[in-house]
Amino acid sequence: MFDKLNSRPADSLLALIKAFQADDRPGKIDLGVGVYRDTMGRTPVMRAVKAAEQFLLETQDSKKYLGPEGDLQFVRLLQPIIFGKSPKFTQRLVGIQTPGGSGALRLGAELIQAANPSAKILLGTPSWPNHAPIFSSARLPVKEYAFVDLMSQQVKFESVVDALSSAREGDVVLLHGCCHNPTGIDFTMEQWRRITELLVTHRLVPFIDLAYQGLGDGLEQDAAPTRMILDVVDEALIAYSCDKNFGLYRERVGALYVMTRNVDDIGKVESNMAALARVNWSMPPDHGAAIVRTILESEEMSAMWRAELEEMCLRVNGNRAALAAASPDLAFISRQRGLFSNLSMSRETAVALRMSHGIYMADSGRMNLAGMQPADADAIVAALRAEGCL
Ligand code: PLP
Ligand code: TYF
Repeated sequence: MFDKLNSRPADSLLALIKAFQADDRPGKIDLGVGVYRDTMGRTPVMRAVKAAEQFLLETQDSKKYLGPEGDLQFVRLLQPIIFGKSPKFTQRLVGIQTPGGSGALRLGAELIQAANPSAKILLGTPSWPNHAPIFSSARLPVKEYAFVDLMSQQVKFESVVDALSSAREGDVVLLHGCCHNPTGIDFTMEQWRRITELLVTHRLVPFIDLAYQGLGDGLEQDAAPTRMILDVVDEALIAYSCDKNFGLYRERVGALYVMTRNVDDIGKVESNMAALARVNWSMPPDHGAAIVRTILESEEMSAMWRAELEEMCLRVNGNRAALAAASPDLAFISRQRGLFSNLSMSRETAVALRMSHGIYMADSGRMNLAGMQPADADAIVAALRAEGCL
């Protein structure tokens, strides 16, 4: 039967990792896959994570099954960080541990499909390339609309308003909670307010993807739009990832939270999430979530984590400032947030930047700004000029 299969393209972002490794030119710069890098170009294990792993090594006395919900103390301890100290909607909130934010997106999509088979999901483009395939493969129809104009680096807000205004009651709207991937362009608070109004007026359900909390303007600021929306809508889903802000990538740490209209619906949602987890992965992997729980249970480790996350955030924003200072044509980069910025360029240009200049970015023109040092800004600007991007 396998001879009937067609080959499928590899993930071009992940393919860049290997291409960069194979390049032996000394000045090469990796702006490809979205991982944080420090001043030495490394993606380190965070200090608090090392401390928590040490603690777990010494104290963990069993690895017996926890169940499809995973580590519920992990799920609970993350809540105040995401939703604030005592939000009025706490009683209507239920969460489950998932394998990364990706697992949360998949589980959320399946839950939506089970609850409302006629729902569509609205997705602004460009978006993270895995969004549409994850939703479609869960049989949740995707309706795309234009979110950003890369030439002007501006949100197409009229297009966003049109898409939400013409959606049907019960449709779902995917929103990047902060640090938009791939553009770094987040809505202003004024725009978030308008979106919140539209969600309420048209009875739409927000599905918030929060994969970079703390890497934009800080933990609190990055959660502000999510909290504002949850304060007023009836129902919502939040796909959370700890893989970037705890540097746990390959450990696959995430959670799906669902806010229901009525407290009475919590039990139904809980049992459906557990049933869907069972048929997908049975139970989520433990180690990464145990690390996050251990950090959040300890004041000392939490303080270490917050301090290092802040250093990371400042470094990325410093790189943004360095690029903006190196060319007035890149001034917009200092106004964007998170790891990414997406220049408007052809695939051929992105390939030429790799081949002729050793500057690796996604074929789409997306750059991971954590991959550079401030001192690289001039070389990046010179290469962009040489290829006609500026
Ligand atoms: N959502 C966005 C926007 C992302 O960039 C990522 C990155 O991987 C994810 C979700 C998934 O995160 P995870 O690695 O935790 O699955
Ligand atoms: O967008 C990125 O680079 C990160 C990492 O299939 C990533 O979100 C990229 C591709 C992929 C999974 C994760």
